[in-house]
Amino acid sequence: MFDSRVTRGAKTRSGSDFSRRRFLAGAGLAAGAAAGAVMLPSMSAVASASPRRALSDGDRVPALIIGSGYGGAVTALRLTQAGIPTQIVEMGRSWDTPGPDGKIFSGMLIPDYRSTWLSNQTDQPLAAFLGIPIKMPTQRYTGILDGERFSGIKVYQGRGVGGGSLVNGGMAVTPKRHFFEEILPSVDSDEMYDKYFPRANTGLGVNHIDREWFETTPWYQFARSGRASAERSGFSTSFVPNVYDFEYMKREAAGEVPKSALGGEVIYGNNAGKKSLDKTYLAQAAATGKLSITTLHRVTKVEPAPGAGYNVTMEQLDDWGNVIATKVVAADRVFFAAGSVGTSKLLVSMKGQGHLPNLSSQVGEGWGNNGNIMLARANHVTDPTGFNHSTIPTMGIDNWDDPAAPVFAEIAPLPSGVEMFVAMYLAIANNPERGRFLFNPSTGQVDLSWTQAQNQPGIEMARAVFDKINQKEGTGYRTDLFGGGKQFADDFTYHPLGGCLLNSATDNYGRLPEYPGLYVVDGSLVPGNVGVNPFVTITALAERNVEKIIATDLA
Ligand code: FAE
Repeated sequence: MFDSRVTRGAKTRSGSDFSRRRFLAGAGLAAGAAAGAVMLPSMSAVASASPRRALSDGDRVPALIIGSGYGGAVTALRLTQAGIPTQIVEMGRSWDTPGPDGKIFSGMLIPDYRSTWLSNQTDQPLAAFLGIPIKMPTQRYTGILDGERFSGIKVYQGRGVGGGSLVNGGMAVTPKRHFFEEILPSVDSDEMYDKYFPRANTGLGVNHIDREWFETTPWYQFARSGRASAERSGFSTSFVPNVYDFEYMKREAAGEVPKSALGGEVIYGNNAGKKSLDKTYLAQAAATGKLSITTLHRVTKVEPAPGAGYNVTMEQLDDWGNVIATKVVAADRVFFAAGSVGTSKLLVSMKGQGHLPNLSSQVGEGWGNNGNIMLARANHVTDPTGFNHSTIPTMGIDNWDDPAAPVFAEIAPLPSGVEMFVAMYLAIANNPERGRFLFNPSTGQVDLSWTQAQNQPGIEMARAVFDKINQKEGTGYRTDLFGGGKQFADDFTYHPLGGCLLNSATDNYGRLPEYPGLYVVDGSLVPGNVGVNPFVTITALAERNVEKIIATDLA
């Protein structure tokens, strides 16, 4: 879109040193989510989100949204449809301009400077293969995937217009109703399941894989193998909807269009096929003519403005993440949509620094990792998972209702292009542990209090499921993938949730009641674990809350 000019000096890495290390660096990354394509014509024909001007120091705007992920995109669409001129401020870039190779996103197998947010090496949960480390050096750049480190956990997040939708695996799962009612009892579940979940699924462009094709294509042999082994142990499995266009994927397999999901792309962006938010909610919001997006601007402060509204301070970044300007913009209303981590950090820091001192003491509480645990089994050579893996997961093992081992595990790809006999999974366990964000006055930073030990309940739940499968299959865990000989990757999450819980730190619609005109609209509202991949829930809650806010506060 705007400021995302690729720098002339940025180097892509040549394929000549493309070694096993290199190609394995991309492998396994798609787990939980899960080269070489140009934009799918039909997708590029869809309007994309179009910021028209960057905010200037001293501007005053009616509505400012911090962040452009699911919460931000829903808010932008509904505000602009209500006729309200709306500004999004996004710290990442606008991913709409091809790099020197003619592609917008870096592939996963040969990741380059576009892959990683402000780091000198690529980052992914898979640390090693056969004991060989596979992180690769890269040029520090405002790339797409951020692995934000706290003392006990690393939190992966998407950076750019579209937030997590740019990097995720597109798994679009509506949570089990009884669990949704358990975690969010103040929300009318009839309304959610009759109105807002369907609205979210439509807005996101959720679709289903053609079952007949699934049963025969080599690209999903890994999923069929995972299903068969789970069912042999008595576990239920289910198909999982997605926002990746499965019709496009079939054409990829037929060799009719450039490959994206079938070309190893996902966590560093899909050059085609995926209906990320810039193609759906944000594109529709832009089409109203009322939306502007200011990219490469990071909000650092929100405080009451003299008179009315709020002053929002933001740092403008260059392509390498250097601060090149600081601006203050006044806004009548501010919507926090910076994600569970981004919103929680901002609010906890504003309270701690005395800029929003009256915020509830509940701000920062109730954070969880959605019970994420990654693991892999070593299949026998008689149970291959295939040379070809689509990066888009489409099958899960559903053991959630078993109180002894409440787990929903996606059967994840390992798209390396060779047969590795590895069965990968991203388990979502019903781990009750929670962390909290705390302001540290000595550093001026916000810490997340979460220890690796807090993942132990999740490991035990996952172990109960996969020990049983291993026993039945006569297989074992891979210990060569996650570093340190570990069987379970318990040091990261793809699914941060909570930190500013609905009906606790906010009112029942995301308002921060101590500060009229401040709202929270993203994953920080969701209490730590939703039992499935979270973006459909975040989207549907945002639909519900913003509808109410527009009807009552902005009428
Ligand atoms: P999010 O999408 O993270 O958007 C927040 C935005 O705010 C980002 O664009 C930030 O750059 C921006 N931001 C943050 N701080 C600031 C600041 N101070 N100033 C300006 N901008 C800021 O939040 N979920 C699923 O349901 N299905 C999946 O298959 C799936 N796979 C995943 C795979 C990966 C690799 C990852 C990382 C995540 C995955 N997720 C998946 C999680 C999902 O993407 C995530 O729950 C949502 O993106 C969270 O939505 P939010 O609106 O809360």
